[in-house]
Amino acid sequence: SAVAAHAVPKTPGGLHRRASVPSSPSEFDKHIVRVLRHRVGKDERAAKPHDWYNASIYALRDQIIDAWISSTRRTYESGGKRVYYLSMEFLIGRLLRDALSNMGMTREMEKALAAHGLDLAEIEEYEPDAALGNGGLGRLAACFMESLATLDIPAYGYGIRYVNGMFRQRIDDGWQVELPETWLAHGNPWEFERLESTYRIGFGGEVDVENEVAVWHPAEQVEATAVDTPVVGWRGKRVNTLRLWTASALDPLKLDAFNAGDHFGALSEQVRADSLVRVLYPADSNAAGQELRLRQEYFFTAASVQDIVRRHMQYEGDIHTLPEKAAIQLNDTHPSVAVAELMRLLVDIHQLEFEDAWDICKRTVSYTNHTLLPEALETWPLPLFERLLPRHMQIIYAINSRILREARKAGCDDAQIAAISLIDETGERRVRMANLAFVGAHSVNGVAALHTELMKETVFTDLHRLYPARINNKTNGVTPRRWLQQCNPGLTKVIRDAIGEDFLDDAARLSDLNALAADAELGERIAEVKHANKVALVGHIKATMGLRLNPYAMFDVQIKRIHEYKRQLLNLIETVALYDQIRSHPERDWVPRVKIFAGKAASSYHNAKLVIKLANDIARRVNNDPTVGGLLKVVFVPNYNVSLAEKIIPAADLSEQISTAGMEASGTGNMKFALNGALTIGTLDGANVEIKEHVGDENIVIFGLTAEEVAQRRAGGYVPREVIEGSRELSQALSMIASGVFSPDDPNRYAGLVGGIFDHDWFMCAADFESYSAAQRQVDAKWANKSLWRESTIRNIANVGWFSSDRTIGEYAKDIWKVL
Ligand code: B1H
Repeated sequence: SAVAAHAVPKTPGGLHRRASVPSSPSEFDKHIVRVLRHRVGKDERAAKPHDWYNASIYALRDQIIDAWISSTRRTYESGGKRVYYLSMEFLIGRLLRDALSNMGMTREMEKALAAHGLDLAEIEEYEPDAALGNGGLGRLAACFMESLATLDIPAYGYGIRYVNGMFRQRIDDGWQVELPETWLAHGNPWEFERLESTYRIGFGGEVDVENEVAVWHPAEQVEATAVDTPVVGWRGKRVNTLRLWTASALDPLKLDAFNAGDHFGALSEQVRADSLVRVLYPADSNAAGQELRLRQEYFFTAASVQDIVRRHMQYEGDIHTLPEKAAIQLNDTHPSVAVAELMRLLVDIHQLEFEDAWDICKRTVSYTNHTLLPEALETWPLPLFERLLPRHMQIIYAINSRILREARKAGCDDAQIAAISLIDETGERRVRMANLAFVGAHSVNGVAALHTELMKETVFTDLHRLYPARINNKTNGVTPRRWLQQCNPGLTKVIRDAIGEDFLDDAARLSDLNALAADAELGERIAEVKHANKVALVGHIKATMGLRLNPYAMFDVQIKRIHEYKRQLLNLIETVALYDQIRSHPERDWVPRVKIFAGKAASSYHNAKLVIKLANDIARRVNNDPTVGGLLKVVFVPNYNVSLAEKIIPAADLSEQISTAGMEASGTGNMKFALNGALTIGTLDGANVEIKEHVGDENIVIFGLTAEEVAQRRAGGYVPREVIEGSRELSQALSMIASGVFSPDDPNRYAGLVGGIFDHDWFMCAADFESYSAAQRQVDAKWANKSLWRESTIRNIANVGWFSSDRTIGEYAKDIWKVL
């Protein structure tokens, strides 16, 4: 149909309308009706659910705006430092429930809607996900925005208002098909366009020297205009701004060309501008190398830096005090051209000496690294960079010569100098964005303890030796508002009844549950909530996929981007081995399991797409095999996004966090599952290491090689073929997959995928298989002991409060931004 799928909940006959209760309408109800009339333009008698949806958001928004304006005034009056979070991605999902809950207006909204026979839960389904991000990195930015407002820190998020966010995933005959996502098709009631906040962004052209000052004459210019969304903190304390940039041509319609009959050429400038904000690159953990991507990065970074400097000059009038009044955090290297852009403004526009400018830049900027994967480290071919940003290229050379002189003075040898250089000279010369961000920042942080240590030992060895105080750790966190209170109201209520309300304002207080870990009644109540959440998920899967699942089975869940290092393939191989075992020994006491997978693959990532097909092939075969009956089901849920995560995570029993050790920088899904009472099966990777330390060894199932052992094996002597031949279960599972048991229509479909494991097994699926499989049987044993499982569940919930993004943001604020 022409209407976006998200706008039409699949309830036959539309919304269920209750008979309205005859009571006098509340002030808020009256407000909604006024808004429905005057802003939506509908009579309440004729209004459709979507009109009520708009009216609800507008009415709530009116309350938010008052808090927004007073927050902005407070920031201005205090004259304090502002935090600027620059990110290519903000994966915010839906806002209605979040804003209602943080404003403390959920009950009021429910009552107001009920008076018109409407159900808030159904109205919420009309909101499309704002999917302006790929995965963990973008979702982290969204959690951080909420925590910044919650901690009452004056902060702005800066990014791109993509017209099409993360693609919608359809599964066709088991294969991923990408469809454009159209979240703006029905308008966006949350946003405010700020036409007065418009900046010119240049590309290309040349640089002259006029009166000893460099003057950049861009060949092309576009306009960046701000579009603001309010971000409400917990209890509505503060409302901050997420400022996303949209693009337009200086001259959107060339009338002379149009009148001369060139109807397309007349619009070409606008088309070029539109392309900048058209679509999010769907690459997670690998760099998207096209020119358009570099243009996007510079476009939003330059607009943001100009906006920051403009605001500073407006309020302070002195560029020298910028570091005292502004902290710019770079979310990975995607905005790291900010270093060169800020230098350009300071030197060329504000006419500072280069050394003074460099000092201001470093004291203002800080950088977060999110991955060590070589394919994710951004570098740009020097000729491309120079053609697009000639002045920035000069500035980068100027920075580089200073850094390399410093390095030489510090005694670095040629190899070390080559590693530190902002220009990669091995092969085609390229600009290294990570090195640029590193040298231009006073703080460089990793996102989990292990990751931060590996940063020092691997990608940044030589920069770390030169600047040993710069790298620091800030272990990621997630907002407990969205990921506990809002997505799991049942569990929230049980916790509240058990330990009171303190945990709502301080997630660390969840630890009060430890005293009740062995309490059978609490265990029972939490189990009841988990069951209810599973029943709800079963209903959703039945309605959307037509598949019937048993809510009494263990829900074993791996949901995240599909990537070889995340090893969905290891999980699938073990699933096949289990299937084989159940068929051979149906008489044994198997724990019934539902294996749930969801996730998107980058459109050009062949093996990741093949893994999706394999999951679906295995599901078809296993789910239709009567010999395994109710013991094993496999399901791949299409179109994983934030809203789907909010439905699946509260229903999970087991959380799969099984990346090859050393490769997952942190993970944040791992934290969300534990917070919702799932046990983790995982490797000693990313934040899993710290989750283990918090919940205790007995309450998590760890398996596999350590990061150190993975490095050793890779360094030499690892022969996967020998490992495979040494394991009957593994060789059988692999040969079933490779020989076409699950793909009779194309028996060779998985020959290459399985061949890769035999040949090199870079991700150590074979090396970790036995250990993983044994860990799964440990999970079974634990599940069979109900009271033990329940106690572990409570220990998980009680001890992961530390992974609240409030704690993380508190650390950034104290250690890096100096705003607390
Ligand atoms: C993470 C990315 C990423 N790390 C490049 N790196 C991208 C890299 O579009 N690109 O070019 C997009 C994303 N994303 C993730 O960040 C890590 O893999 C997770 O382990 C981590 O939890 C998350 C947040 O820190």
